Amino acid sequence: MKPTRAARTSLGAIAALAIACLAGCSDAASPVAPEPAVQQPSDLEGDPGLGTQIAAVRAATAAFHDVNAAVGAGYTDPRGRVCDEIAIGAMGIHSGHFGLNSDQVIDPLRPEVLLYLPKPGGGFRLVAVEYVLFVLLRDPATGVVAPWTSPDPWPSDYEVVTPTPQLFGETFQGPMPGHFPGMPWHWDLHAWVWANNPNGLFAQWNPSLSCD
Ligand SMILES: [Cu+2]
Repeated sequence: MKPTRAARTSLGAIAALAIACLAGCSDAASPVAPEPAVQQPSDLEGDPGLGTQIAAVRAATAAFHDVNAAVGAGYTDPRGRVCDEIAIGAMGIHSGHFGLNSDQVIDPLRPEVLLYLPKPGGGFRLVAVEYVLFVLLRDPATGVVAPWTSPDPWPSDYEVVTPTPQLFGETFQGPMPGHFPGMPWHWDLHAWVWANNPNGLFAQWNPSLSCD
């Protein structure tokens, strides 16, 4: 999907985040000195253009290694929240941004969700970002276009009006029901920009990580 909102992320905003990080980052990671485990451009799904794009996502989210910076930017606080993990790997704690989730725009530099893992000694490690787009449906009887929050699928005569989103050449996964009551059906795409994922940069679960 075309990043229709890229212009909104001004250099000034990124600079402000970088300054906030310098002042308060508890984590040593930075866009100029990524952890050794982070993917190198040669690992990025075979597309040489992705190296630049993923570097831009890292630059835009580097400040969020500091949880307080993420909360200050509008993401939910990961403290005390559930870390998602299944037998094939971890996804982490989802810190969502209500405004970004609600605006029906996918901007690679403004991910809807940050994914954190609890650190053994306390604190959190930023490992990935997740892009979310709600499915919008037209009710044929009323013409009303709205998201669908029921856990059950919509009636077969409803029309999906949002095209399936793509980003970085990847098609989002879904549509899938909300992950908690009230969250609409949606598509999503995970991008492991801050931790290596042996299953691939855009895999849902990361077998090399654990919530413990
Ligand atoms: Cu997720």
